[in-house]
Amino acid sequence: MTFLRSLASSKGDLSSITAPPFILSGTSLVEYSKFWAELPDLFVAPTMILDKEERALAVVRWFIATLKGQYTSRNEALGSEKKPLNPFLGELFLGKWETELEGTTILVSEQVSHHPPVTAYAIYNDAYGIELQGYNGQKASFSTTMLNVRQVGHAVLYIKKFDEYYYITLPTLHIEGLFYGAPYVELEQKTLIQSSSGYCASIEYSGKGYFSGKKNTFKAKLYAPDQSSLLYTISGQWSGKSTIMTEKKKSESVFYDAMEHKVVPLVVKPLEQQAEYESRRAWEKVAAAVQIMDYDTIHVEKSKIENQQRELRKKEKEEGVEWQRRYFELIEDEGPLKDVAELAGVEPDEKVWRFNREVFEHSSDSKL
Ligand code: CLR
Repeated sequence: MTFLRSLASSKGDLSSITAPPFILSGTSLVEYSKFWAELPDLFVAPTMILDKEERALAVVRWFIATLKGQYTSRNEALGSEKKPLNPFLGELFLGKWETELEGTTILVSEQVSHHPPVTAYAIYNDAYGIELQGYNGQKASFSTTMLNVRQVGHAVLYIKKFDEYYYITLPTLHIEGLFYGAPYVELEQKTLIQSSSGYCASIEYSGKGYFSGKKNTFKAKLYAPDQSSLLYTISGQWSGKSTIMTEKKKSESVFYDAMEHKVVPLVVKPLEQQAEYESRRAWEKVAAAVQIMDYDTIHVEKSKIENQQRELRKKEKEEGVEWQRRYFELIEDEGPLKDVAELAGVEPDEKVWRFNREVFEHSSDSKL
């Protein structure tokens, strides 16, 4: 009950929630960017497809495939959704996927704002010429038994060979099962994937009982440029199986089956080789205390980090300087991104976080 009350009074800021120890996780939210590319084969697949329509479909497939990791992996690994650690400003999470066919895919994730929390990330594979950039924050509200979370920000996929962008909006979600102390995520509303080629997908989500009796369901529609015609309808469970229907032939076939794909874990440097601002190294002691549910140590170690941060902010204020983000910068959105957002009918953000690859590659952090 205390927990539910703390949720009710959290006023939109998820980091201020005091969760009971069994719901705490030793993983920082800055790590969650990795869920975008744990299936490297699907991530690079669109780069090999010459037909625009088929390519847009491959992007939708990759996107649908990422949802299981993004939204159910804590339940699967830990038994329920957990409250992640609240990243500090400048916290970094770096890693790479090395796979035989796809080669190296790199992840750079950075906490670019603490209040409100915002994480920015870049994921790229040069062998295939594909890059995903994005940033996100969350706005929470509480209603009777549910925690509702709206995501702020977006992701942009870029395919070099075709000079093609895909603007991806993020779904709204809610947390169920709070009353039973076993929280889990369900998605709602929709995601738009708008390509600069004109193709556009709209993915609608729902839980048990709306489209079907199953949880984690979705219905996606892929449209031709200018929404001139509906090409495909895909439906099923994003955490399980889905089927695709071709409008022309009215034939149905398997679109994606999550059971048939194994995630490739990200490779992160050993703790002793990490910089002190890298997530796992910075939170090492907290994470260890979370493991054994040592509440006092969790508190002591968290406070150390928080106080250090407070000191840094105080010093910056005194010196009249602002914290320098490591590898991302907030810039005016004027380029192709704005055009794609407009194509999608989405109000583009005035300023967006963009990855500065050159700065990253000249730093020691790029030695992964
Ligand atoms: C972060 C960005 C990722 C997708 C994603 C998945 C799960 C979300 C997480 C985001 C934000 C934080 C989140 C989490 C599920 C539970 C957790 C909303 C959107 C909150 C802070 C936990 C609250 C405490 C509990 C009641 C469990 O790409």
